[in-house]
Amino acid sequence: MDAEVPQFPPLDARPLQDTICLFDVDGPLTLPRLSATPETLETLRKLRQKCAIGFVGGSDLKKQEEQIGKPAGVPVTTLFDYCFSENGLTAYKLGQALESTNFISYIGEDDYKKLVSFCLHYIADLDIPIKRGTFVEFRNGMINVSPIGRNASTQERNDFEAFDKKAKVREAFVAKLKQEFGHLGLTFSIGGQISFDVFPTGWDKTYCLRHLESEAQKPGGITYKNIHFFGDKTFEGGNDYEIFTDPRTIGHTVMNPNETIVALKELFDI
Ligand code: M1P
Repeated sequence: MDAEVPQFPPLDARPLQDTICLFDVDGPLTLPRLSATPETLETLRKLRQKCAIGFVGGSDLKKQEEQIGKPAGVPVTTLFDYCFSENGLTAYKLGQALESTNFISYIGEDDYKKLVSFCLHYIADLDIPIKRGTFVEFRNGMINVSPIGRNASTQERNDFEAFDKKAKVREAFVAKLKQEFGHLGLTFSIGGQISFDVFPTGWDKTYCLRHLESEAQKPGGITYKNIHFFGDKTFEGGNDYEIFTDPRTIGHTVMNPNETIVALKELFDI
């Protein structure tokens, strides 16, 4: 990280001060699991002169650091006004951490142990072309479960995604988990290529809107009247669906960074 930390007008001095643009990461800002391009970073920089910007991703902050902070050469928390990792369970405003809660305190150690043990047994018995490592990733606000394992390479990810379109390994796994753990009030969301997320119902991407609402109540806080959300999995069952259809947001479907750039140019003349 050696580039200069970017400077921006204060939030209440931007031309569109009651507008915020929130971006899902994989798809709208980067190709899956890859890095943001200079063109995307430059578009975000221009947009941030006009209104507030934030990301809301399912992954943890470490991944967004790799995908967006690293290519920019500065911490990702300096590139956005709001950073919402794990759907907002880890949240930053202007580089400062906001208060949040976590998955373990919701579910409790005993049920958590049962859930993880069940997943690991289930994966052990799966007959799929390859398995790598890190089958359950523990995050602040969720767990991420991957039959092939999160250590898979990009090529292995692509292969598994294609395989799973037919084999529906994740769909069957989720159906079984719903049967076994349905009483815990959990949502199982297939959002990416090789895994699914498990989190308390309601802790989907709309969770981040709670932070915007509570920040608005603080002295000098801003109420965003226009909350634009840009996502790719905006269809029912996709992990952007809830925030995309939420009455508090204006939803945009964009499948890749180029589509995002085109949409931003049209909407904000940047
Ligand atoms: O952002 C979408 C998903 O991206 C990753 O999924 P996968 O590794 O399966 O491609 C994960 O970080 C997941 O949590 C996230 O929802």
